[in-house]
Amino acid sequence: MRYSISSVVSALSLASVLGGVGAVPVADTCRNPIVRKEWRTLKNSEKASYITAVKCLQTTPSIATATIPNAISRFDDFQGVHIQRTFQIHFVGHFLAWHRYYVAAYEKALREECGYTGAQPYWDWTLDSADFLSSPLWDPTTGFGGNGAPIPATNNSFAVPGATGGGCVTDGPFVDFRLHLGPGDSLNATSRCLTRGFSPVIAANFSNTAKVDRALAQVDFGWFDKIVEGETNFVNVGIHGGGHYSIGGEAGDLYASPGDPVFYLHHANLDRVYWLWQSQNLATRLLDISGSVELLGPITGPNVTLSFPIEMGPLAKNITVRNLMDIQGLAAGTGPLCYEYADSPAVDDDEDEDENDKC
Ligand SMILES: [Cu+2]
Repeated sequence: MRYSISSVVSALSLASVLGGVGAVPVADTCRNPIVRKEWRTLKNSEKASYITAVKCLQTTPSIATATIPNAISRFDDFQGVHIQRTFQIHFVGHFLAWHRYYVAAYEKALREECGYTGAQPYWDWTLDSADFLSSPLWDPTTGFGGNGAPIPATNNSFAVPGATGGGCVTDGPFVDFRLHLGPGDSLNATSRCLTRGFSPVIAANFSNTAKVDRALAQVDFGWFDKIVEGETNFVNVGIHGGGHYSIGGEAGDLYASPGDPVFYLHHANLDRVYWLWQSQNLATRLLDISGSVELLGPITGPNVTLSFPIEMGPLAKNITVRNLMDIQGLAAGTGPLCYEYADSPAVDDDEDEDENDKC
């Protein structure tokens, strides 16, 4: 029996408020999923509440120093776990499931430890693909601040095509923020600024609607995940890499990328695209999982299954892929999740209209 006395009482009282519709009390689980909205649809006050909560997490003491000794804040705890697990959670069959749980754990921490009452917002980068620099995300007062200061170009063969900036962010709420872990796989004590290196070229090529549509058109999970994760080159970085490398700097660091708070909006959007894909055929796709257990593992190697363990270290209790397939698994009794996605604002079709006017 999953109902507590109080939940039955509250269900009954809700029923009476609603005029007694439905005599049977429902389980007090996921009745009101929190609604994740696109960043630009939030009111300025909601944007401010979110940024305030992130800054709270950045000043709330770590609870993970047993395994990440140089973590200072709860924000560091999240980045540290991602750094530690980088090779277990990318280019694997559980990439999307792991990051779904990770973002949900971050959202939970914002709500339960920092008094945030909203849901994790997402960033639909297709809306900014054609004009990346004008994204409302980079607004210094109502967003996350903009590009990093220009630094001299290097001959690094891993340099992101079209990258600009690359230095410390120069405006916005995180201009004085210090990172305590990274870069790369380093977990040594450090004090670093938040860097960004915007690449409008990457955004235009990989963060566009055609790329999302291509992912959504895949008929099984294995192909969907492959298209989302792309390849380990800049010819085809996929929509996952598109978000990361268009921001660049910290966000372009495979290990330490959660050091840029925008990481969580990008990954919420990937999760939304994953859910959109699943929602095209939930009966099949709530159960469809595959892909290698090991990073870029051989196609003949072991596959991820629904019972594959998802480990979050000190961030959340260990569960399985099965528990993460449904974003309202709490209602279905199959997992801890309870949220939904509001539609992304429609892309402005003024341009088409203008063209028609000319005809
Ligand atoms: Cu990741």
